[in-house]
Amino acid sequence: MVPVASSVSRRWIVWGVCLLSGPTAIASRDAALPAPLRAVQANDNRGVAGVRRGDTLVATLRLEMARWYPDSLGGPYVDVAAFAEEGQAPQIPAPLLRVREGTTLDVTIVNTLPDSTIWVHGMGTRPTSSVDSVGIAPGGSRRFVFAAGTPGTYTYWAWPGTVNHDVRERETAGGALVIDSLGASGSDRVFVMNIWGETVDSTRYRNALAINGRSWPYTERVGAMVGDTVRWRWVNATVRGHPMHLHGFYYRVDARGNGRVDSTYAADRRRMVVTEPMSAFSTMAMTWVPERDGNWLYHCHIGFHVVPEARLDPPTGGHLALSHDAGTHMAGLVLGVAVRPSPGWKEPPRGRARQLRLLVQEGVRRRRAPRSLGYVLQGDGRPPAPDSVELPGTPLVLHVGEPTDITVVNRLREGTAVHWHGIELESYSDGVAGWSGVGAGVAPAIAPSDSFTARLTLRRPGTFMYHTHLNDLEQLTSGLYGAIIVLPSGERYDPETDHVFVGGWDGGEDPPQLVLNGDSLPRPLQLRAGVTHRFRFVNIGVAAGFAPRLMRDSTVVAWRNVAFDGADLAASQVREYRGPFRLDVGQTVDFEWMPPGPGDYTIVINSAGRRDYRRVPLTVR
Ligand SMILES: [Cu+2]
Repeated sequence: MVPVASSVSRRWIVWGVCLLSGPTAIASRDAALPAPLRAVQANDNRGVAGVRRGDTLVATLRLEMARWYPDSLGGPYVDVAAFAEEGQAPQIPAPLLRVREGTTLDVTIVNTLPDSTIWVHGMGTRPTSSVDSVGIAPGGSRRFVFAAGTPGTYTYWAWPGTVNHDVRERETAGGALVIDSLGASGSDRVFVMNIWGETVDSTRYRNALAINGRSWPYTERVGAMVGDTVRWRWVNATVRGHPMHLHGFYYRVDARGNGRVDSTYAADRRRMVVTEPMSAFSTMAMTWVPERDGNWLYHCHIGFHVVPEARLDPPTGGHLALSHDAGTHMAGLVLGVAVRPSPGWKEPPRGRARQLRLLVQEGVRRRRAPRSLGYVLQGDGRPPAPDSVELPGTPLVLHVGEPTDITVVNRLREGTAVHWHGIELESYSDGVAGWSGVGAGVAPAIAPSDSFTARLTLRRPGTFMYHTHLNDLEQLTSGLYGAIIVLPSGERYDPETDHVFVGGWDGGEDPPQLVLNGDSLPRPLQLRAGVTHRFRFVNIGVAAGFAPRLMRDSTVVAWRNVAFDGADLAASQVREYRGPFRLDVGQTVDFEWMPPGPGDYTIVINSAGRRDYRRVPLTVR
C-alpha cells in the first residue's frame, strides 16, 4: 500500500476505533500486558504492496494475530492470523502483490505469532508444478527472491500451525499475486475470497466468509455502466469450492489457474457461463458486459455460504422478518453490482408477452425435507388444489423471441422470491427481494397471498432453472426449484426425445440426499433407436456437485456435449464426451445421443464422492 499516514498515527486511528467499539477493546497499553490486537483492514485490492527498486518489487509481510470485523468495525469480530505490510494495518485478503512481467519479487515474510510455526505457500516463480511449503518458526523470518514468471493470476497464503491442510477454515492469510503482461492496461479488478470457521458445539458452526475482506451486505458495491467491459480477476484463497454465479448476464471465462499455473484460453476455447466453479486456491480471469441497468449479484451458489446463518452472529427473528431486506436475508460470499444506464441508453422494447401463472404451494410433508413445497404451473383450466405439489416444479417450456410474463402467486404462509437463473432479463424481475430493480424501484419479497409478475425476455435457447432466492436452505431443499427449457422459435417440445433431469436436495443436511426429478430412484426411460435424444441436466442442490455418465454394462458410452450452462457450445467446443461430467450447483449441461440399436443402458450419477449413487435405467427399442 502507498502509505497515507505514518505507521504510528495509523496505528492510533485503528486503536481509537477499537476503544470506542465495545467492551473487548484494549483496556490498557501497559507494556506488561500482551500487545492488543490490531484491527484488520478490508483489502479492496486496489493498492499494491511493496516498493519498486529498479526491476524489483520489495515487500515485507508480517503475519500477526489481528481482530477481524467481517461486517464493519464495531460489529462482530474474530481473532485471526492476517498479513500486514511493514508499517501498515493487517489486511484480509493479504496484501496484493502485483507486478509487470519481467519483475523480480523480493518478499520477506515475518512470523510474529508467539507459538505457531507458519507454512508459507506461493512464494516462487510461475508457473510451477510443485506445491511449495516453507516453514517459519515463531519469531522467525524468511526472504524469498524470485523472478515473477508468466503473466496471470496466482495466489499465496500462509497456514499457521501445521503443514497439513487439516487446519480447515483458517484461510484468512491468503491473497493475490498478479503478474501483468507488458501491454496490459491494468484496468481490471481483483477479488479474493477468504474464510474462517469453527465448530461451536454439536449443532452450531460459526464462520466468516468474505470477498475482499467483507461479508454481504458489507461487501463492496461495484459500479458499472451499461455497455462497459467489466474485467475481473478472482482468487479463491479458501479450502472450499465456490460455484460463482452471475445474475442476469453471461460472462466469459478468459483464464483459469490453480494458484501455481494459469492458463489463458485461446479465443475459441473461452466459455460463456453463468456459473463457474472455483475449486480451492484456484484463480480466474473473466469478462462481462452489462447490457441492462439495475442491481445485480455475483455470488457463490453454495447455500451454506450465502445464508444469514453464515454470519458470525446470525440474526434472530426468523426468515420471514428478514425477507424484504436484502441486507439481512443473504450473507457471506455475495457481491453487489449496480449498473447505471449509459447516456442515451433506453431499455429495448419487449413486445407482446405470453402470460403464464405459477403457483407456489405447500403440500403434506412426505420426505426428509422440512416441508413439501412446490411450483405448479396453472394450465388452461382451473387452478390446481392449493396443496398439490410437484417435485421438481413444472418444467417451463418457453421460446426464444417470445417475451413471457410469469405471474407468481404465493400460496404459502411465508414470503418467497423466484430467481430465473441464467435468463437474461430486466433487473426488477430477477428475484432478489429488496435488491433487484433500478434506483428506488426495488422488487419486494412476494408476501403470502400476494403475487408478482416477472417479465422474461428470452434471448437464447438452452437449459436453465428457476428457484427460490429466499430462505434457501429450507425453501430450496423443500422443493422450490424447477427447470426452464427455452426452445428455438417455432420448435415444439417432444418429451419422447427431450429428457430433463433436475437434481436437488431432499432436506438441507450434509451429506446430501440427492433426488433426481424428485426421487432417489429415478423412473426408467424408454428410448427409440436411430433417433437423436437430448439429455438436459440441472444441478440445483445446496452444495455438492454431481457427475452423470452414460454406461452400457460396465462400459462408458460417449455422448455429445452440445450445451453448457444454458449456452449452446460453439462448433469448435462441441465434443464427444465419455465418463463423469461434473456439474456444480447452479450449472446445467446438455448431451445428445443417438442410440444405435436396441439394448439396455444406464445413466449413472456420482455425487459427493459416492460412486454409482443414482441410476436411471434406459431401455432402447
Ligand atoms: Cu461458496
